[in-house]
This record gives sequence, structure tokens and C-alpha cells, in this order.
Amino acid sequence: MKTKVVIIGAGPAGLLLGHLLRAEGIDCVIVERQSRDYVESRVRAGVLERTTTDLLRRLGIDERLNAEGMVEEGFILADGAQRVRIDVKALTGHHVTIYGQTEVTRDLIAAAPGRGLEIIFEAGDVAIHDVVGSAPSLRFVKDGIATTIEAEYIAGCDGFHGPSRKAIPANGREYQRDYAFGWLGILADVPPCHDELIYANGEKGFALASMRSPSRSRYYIQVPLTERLENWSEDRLWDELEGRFAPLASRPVVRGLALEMSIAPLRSYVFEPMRHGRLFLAGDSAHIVPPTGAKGLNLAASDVHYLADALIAQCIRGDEAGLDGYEAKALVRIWKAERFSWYLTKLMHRLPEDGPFERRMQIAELDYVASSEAMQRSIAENYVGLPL
Ligand code: RFL
Ligand code: PHB
Repeated sequence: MKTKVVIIGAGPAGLLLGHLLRAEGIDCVIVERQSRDYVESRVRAGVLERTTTDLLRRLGIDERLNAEGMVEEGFILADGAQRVRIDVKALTGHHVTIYGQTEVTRDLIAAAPGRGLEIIFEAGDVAIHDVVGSAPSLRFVKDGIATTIEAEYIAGCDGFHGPSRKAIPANGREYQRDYAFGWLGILADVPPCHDELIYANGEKGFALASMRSPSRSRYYIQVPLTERLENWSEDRLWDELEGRFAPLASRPVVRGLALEMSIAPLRSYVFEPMRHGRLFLAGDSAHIVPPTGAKGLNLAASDVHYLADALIAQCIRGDEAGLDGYEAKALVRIWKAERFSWYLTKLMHRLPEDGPFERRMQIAELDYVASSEAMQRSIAENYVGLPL
């Protein structure tokens, strides 16, 4: 099999890249390890920046987004009795959109056949070959049959644990910060306790009240990394959430059966370089942010925006400059999103290594945010997404 660009991974990065290339008539194939069902039911992000919704609109894959996406014009940062509303709309003129990553993924997969975008699901043993030469290839096994795809370029959109980053030689550089806690999340078909997201720092640590729709809520609390899901009954988690949000929210926390419950570790991570020969990394394969700023999926989308432009320029006009400049362009935005996610994580969580001094710094910082429109604007413009 031969194609122009072979994409590893059918997450948001791979699917968006595939569609952007197909929209310009460029041949590409996506190779995904998991089944379609698995990919479509993974529960992850919920907040889309304008840059991400713009991409979906540019592709014309926005019917459900327009009908079901919830416009969010602000959010709350709370610490004890201090409650600051960041009026994103008033401060930036823009808003974010609540629309689940699960829904984005479903929409992109559903639109693929009509646009000539082939996705090969359940491809095992994906192996990358000859990216430094002029004829790279990807091998995988599907239904027991080994297949090779020859391509001009390989896009590594295979997330944090995929093979692409590992295919880059050992002189790559990792910048990393692991946090000693994770987020225990619950998704349930109950109305949200507040119309806007509430990020809350409390005695027992961080908690987030989020949502997917007017009838579906998503909540998280900070737990130690050593915490096990088995220790948390649904009732125990609802009790905890009620304790945290009853004083902050405009409505009671309504309990419901968990559609999903999981613990996700928090990590800040950047890998450089994002290019090795004809292999390019995009999304979580090259970087991870802690979810506190809701940046991960949006950063995957902005990487792909740059990478698609560069591949299109090469494939249509033979112009290599875009590919040469891809990493530098992408990293500027990546590092700023890393900074914001790290800042908000430190401001809103109880870090085990922090003492009374750091705690006073958190209180002073949020007091300052409360009193300074300049600080609020800075937070708002990062939250809504820095311009491309
Ligand atoms: P993905 O989504 O991980 O997709 C990678 C795909 O590659 C496949 N793959 C392979 N395919 C073939 N062969 C192999 N050997 C392969 N190995 C892996 C995988 O099966 C998968 O389909 O990466 P991508 O596309 O870069 O997208 C990144 C986002 O998924 C991620 O950054 C966000 O979910 C992060 N995130 C959030 N981001 C936001 O922008 N806003 C949010 O509100 C937000 N909340 C979150 C989050 C992530 C969370 N978790 C679970 C980590 C909340 C949570 C709890
Ligand atoms: C979510 O709804 O899953 C969500 C929202 C905001 C975040 C992280 C996750 O910062």
C-alpha cells in the first residue's frame, strides 16, 4: 500500500490532521491500535478553545458542535470563601465551548468515509521504518496479516504511550514535572451544579465541577497518586463533591449513576525535537499538560493546524520551509500552554511538598487575581486560547 502521509493514531490529533489533508486532496491513511468502539467511548476532555472549534468549522464538521456545544463565557476560581469569576467573554471578547472530546472524535470518525479518509482500526505491532531516508514506511498487523504502508511522511499522533516518540534517537530531550497526585473523575447523567465551571482549592485539595451538557456532569477531585479506584464507592465520591461544592455552586450537587469513574495522573512534559527526518510528532505524543487549564486537546489541535499547513505546502507546492519551521512554531504555543497549566495547577492544588509559606502564596495570588483586572485578563486570554 502507498500513500502520501501515514498518520499513527485516531485521537483528536490524528483525525483532525487526516481531515485537513483530505480537504486539500492529499492522500493519507490513519492507522489506529484500538477498535473504533474503544476510541469512540474514551472519556477525556470537555473544553474546546476557539482555535479548535474554528478548525472543526473550517472542515465543515460542526453540525452537532453548533447544535449541542455549550457556550461558556466565564468560569470560577475558588479558594475557601474567596470566589473569583473570570469573565472570559468581557475580558477577551471570546468564549470557550463545552463539547466532549468523545463527541469530537465521533464526529470526525463519522465524517471520514465521505471524505476519502481511510482509518484502519485494530492495527497491532505498528513499527516505523526508514524515516531518515526518502522512503519511510509503516508496518503493522491486522487480522493476522502483516501490511506495509509506504509514505512520504509519517505523522506521529499516537499519544503519550505510542511508538513515534520512541522512534526518535536518544539525543532527544525530555522536560518533565510529575505531580504526586491525580484526578479522580466521575461522569453522570445529572444536571450540573453550576452554569459555569468551578475550579476549587479547599482544605482537602482541588476539586472541579464541569459538565458535558445541561443534563450531564463531570466532576473531579484531587487524590494522592497512590490512591486506588477500588477505595472510592460512588457514594463516597458524591459525599465528597457535595461537601466541596454546596458552599460554592448555585444549585445542589445531584447524584446519579457513574457512567465512568477513573483516576488520571497529572504530568507536565515536553519532548524535543518534534521532527526526525520524515517523522513529525503532534499532540500528546510530544507533550502533556496537567488538565487544570483544559489545554491538552486544544494543543493537539493547534499542533495539527501548523503541521497540516506545512504538509499541504510541501505536497502541493513542493515548499519545504513550512516543515522545517514546524517544530519552532509549535513549541512557542506548547511552552505557553505548559506555563499556564502549571501555574493553574500550582495555584489550585494542595501540593504535598508545599508548606505554610506556599499556602499563603496561593491565598495572596488569588486575592491579587480578585483585585486586578490585568491578572484576570491574563488568565482569561490563556484559558480561551492564545492566538495561533
Ligand atoms: P490521544 O487522544 O491519546 O490519541 C492517540 C491515539 O493513538 C493511538 N495509539 C496507537 N495507534 C497505533 N499504534 C500504536 N502503537 C498506538 N499507540 C497509541 C491511541 O489508541 C489513540 O487513539 O492523543 P492526541 O490525539 O494527541 O489528543 C490529545 C488529547 O487526547 C489529550 O491531550 C486530552 O484528552 C487532555 N485532556 C484535556 N484536554 C483539553 O484540551 N481540555 C480538557 O478539558 C481536558 N481534560 C484531558 C482532560 C485528559 C484527561 N485524561 C484522562 C488524561 C481530562 C482528563 C481526565
Ligand atoms: C472536563 O470537563 O473534563 C474538564 C474541564 C476542564 C478542565 C479539565 C477537564 O480543566
